[in-house]
Amino acid sequence: MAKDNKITLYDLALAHGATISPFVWATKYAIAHKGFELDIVPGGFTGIPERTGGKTERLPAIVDDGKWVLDSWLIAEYLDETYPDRPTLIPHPSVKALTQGMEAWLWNTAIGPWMTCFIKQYRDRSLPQDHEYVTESRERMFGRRIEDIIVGREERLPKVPPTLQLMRNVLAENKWFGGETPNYADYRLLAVFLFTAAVADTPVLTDDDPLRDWIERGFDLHGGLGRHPGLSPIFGLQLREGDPEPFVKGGAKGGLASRNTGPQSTAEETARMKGEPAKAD
Ligand SMILES: N[C@@H](CCC(=O)N[C@@H](CS)C(=O)NCC(=O)O)C(=O)O
Repeated sequence: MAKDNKITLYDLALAHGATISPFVWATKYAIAHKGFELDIVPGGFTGIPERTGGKTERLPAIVDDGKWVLDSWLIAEYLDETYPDRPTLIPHPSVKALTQGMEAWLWNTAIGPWMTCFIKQYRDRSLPQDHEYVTESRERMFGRRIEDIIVGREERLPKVPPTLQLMRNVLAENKWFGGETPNYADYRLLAVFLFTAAVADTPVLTDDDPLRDWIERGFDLHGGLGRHPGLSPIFGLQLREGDPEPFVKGGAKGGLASRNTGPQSTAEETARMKGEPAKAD
């Protein structure tokens, strides 16, 4: 049982003190969801093996009353297995499978392009002792210099919001990805926006983005866990002429996005399909 209701978490943060790693963000939320307090061991990218006594090269890692658990998914599963009487993170194996698919999609869709826009801030905002390592390792990963990676970011930024429509459609029908209450699916996806807020020096989503409601509610969860003062605003993206519509105005329509509750509910669509004028109510 977690001593004093606390679980120790090895953090991976930037110089402003806010967590950078999406994996660590998800784990912070997971621990809070289970009703435990976070006992944070601060730190950045370099020296992870030294800080953890050689236990790991990657974070997050937790220590629960002396027991080390590595890896964000394994930690979530450990917490559910060890504390079944506390709120569940992964209520069914399907949640894990679907969340992993959704998360992989979101990383491709959003983290990929946003990383190429904010890689310089990612490095510049890292702890001073991490600058060299972050520069060298990330330039090796991308095969380009940081200054070259960010070129053209003004063109790339407005292209991301329209690609997130899938999430808006889900949230039009569900309060959380977990349904009525948030679960680990929400935390994995929120973590992408928290990561972005840690590095973004210019907003990535428009003020009126329908995703905003879920993101703001998510950042407020667990005593405002996602409201760290080091995070930057992610809403306020200004569109230029010729930029694509950032989201589907009025929400998605059609068979996927609506519930069939009888002919009344499909009358408008049917009229459109038959080329007939829409019937007045
Ligand atoms: N599968 C691991 C991945 C953890 C991971 O890759 N963490 C990154 C941070 S995002 C890390 O520790 N990086 C250290 C480095 O870049 O040297 C998990 O889910 O916890």
